[in-house]
Amino acid sequence: MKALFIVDVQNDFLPGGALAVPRGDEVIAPINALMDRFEVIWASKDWHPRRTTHFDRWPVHCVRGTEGARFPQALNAARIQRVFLKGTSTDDDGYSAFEATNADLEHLLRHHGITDLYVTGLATDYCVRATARDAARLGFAAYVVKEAVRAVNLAPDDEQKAFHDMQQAGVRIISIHEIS
Ligand code: VGL
Ligand code: ZN
Repeated sequence: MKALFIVDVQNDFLPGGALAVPRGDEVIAPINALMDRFEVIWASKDWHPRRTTHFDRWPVHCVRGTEGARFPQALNAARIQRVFLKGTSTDDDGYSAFEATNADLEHLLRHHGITDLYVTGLATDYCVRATARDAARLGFAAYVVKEAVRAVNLAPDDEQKAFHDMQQAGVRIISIHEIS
């Protein structure tokens, strides 16, 4: 049993947003297309308090309840059945969706008999990487769909490093065309 997982596709991570991921908007079309091929579609949101040590590292973004934390209009969010809120702590980055505090992602995946997690969204070098790595570590078959992710690339090779690091952790980096 497979599930589509959409990491942090939120206004603040799109061009013009508070922590814009270069070409972050380009993940939306492939994600919308992928939704037709999955029955289980879950997502995470970066959901920060106004003050957190996370903002010592990053510009203020995705403060819970703000416009920047919403899903973009163009994303077919009506298809998302569950949203996992993460980064909710005042003293921890909380990059992985497995660290969500409103619901237990690992438990719910097992409860629904999901063995294969297809990870998409933003950003490849932070929350996508952390989420996919945790999925693999916990024994799920973890896939990252390369057309449906984009990186922050604080250093220009961060995306490549993230792909390599995920592969080392047992995550499979695949193309949309390889999904059956
Ligand atoms: C993220 C940086 C800061 C992410 C979240 O969703 O990848 N990156 N907060
Ligand atoms: Zn954040």
